[in-house]
Amino acid sequence: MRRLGKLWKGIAAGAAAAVLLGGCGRPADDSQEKDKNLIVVGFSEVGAESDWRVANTESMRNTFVEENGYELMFNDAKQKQESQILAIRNYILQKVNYIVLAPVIEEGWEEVLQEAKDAEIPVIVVDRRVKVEDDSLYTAWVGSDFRKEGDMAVEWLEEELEKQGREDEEINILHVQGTAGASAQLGRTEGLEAGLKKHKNWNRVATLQGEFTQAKTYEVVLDFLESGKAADVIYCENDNSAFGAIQALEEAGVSYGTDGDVMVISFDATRAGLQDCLEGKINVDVECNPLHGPRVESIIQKLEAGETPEKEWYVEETYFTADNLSEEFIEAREY
Ligand code: GZL
Repeated sequence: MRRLGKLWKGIAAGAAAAVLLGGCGRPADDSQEKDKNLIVVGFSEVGAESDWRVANTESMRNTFVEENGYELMFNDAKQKQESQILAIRNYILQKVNYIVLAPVIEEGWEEVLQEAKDAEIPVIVVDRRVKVEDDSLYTAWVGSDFRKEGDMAVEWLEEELEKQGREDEEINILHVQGTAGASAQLGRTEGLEAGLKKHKNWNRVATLQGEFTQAKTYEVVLDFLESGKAADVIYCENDNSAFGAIQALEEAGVSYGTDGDVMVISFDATRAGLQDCLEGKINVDVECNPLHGPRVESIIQKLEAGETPEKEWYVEETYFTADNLSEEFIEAREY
């Protein structure tokens, strides 16, 4: 039974959370579950905005199952930070053993992570990062090096332009950003901006907000194209944005991909993105591996064994073009 720390505030907010979140959990003293001695994990997920996110959720759901000794409590925040904070307060109220947070943006977590710390519930952050003064507010983070992903995309563009003999040509780049303030947006944007600084002949003609979704990207890119503007490259910060950009390019009658006027750069390397890459619709797709379930479990197992896990766990990633893809390879991918 966990010691009750200074939880009065968290409990009041958690009670509100439990009401607002509806059936997001179980009775705190569910004796049937307790008999099974399951490790209870409360997972606050960003949403279901992209193929990547769906694969990330599936990885967590497939890992934290009863036959592995877990009970998973899950909340889809629909990309709203306030819903994630409510879900975490609910998990505190329910006295879960661990909280896993996939934060929608980096800012704004101090208060609720302090409440989890006061309740002596370890928090494991996955995928995007939290920006906090005191990093003891979370136990570990597992995810990708997003700046490195951006650098890989820029390196590919440099090599591609050299192959085409266009390394000194004016290159116009349309930048479609992901959710503003999300680590993946910040890092991938940093990579592009380092490339723009290095290459004076690269011009960012516009920065649009695609929010990592196909629908929003289609809307903003079609608007850009229909206003008569053009670009040589579209830098989309995830596959679903690339799908939206492709939809807009097709509607505007603009050729794209390996044989077209506009090169399409994407991130995530989901199965659907890699299929577009193999077919020459996307020129390069930078990998961002969402399969964090087993990684989080290994952290929890270390904690259960009384060990101190590494604070940061980076996932090794690469990038794909039609040259290093095949139907069989794509079929065999887990996401
Ligand atoms: C990246 C992740 C991003 C993906 C998008 O780790 O945070 O969020 O690139 C997803 O597909 O929406």
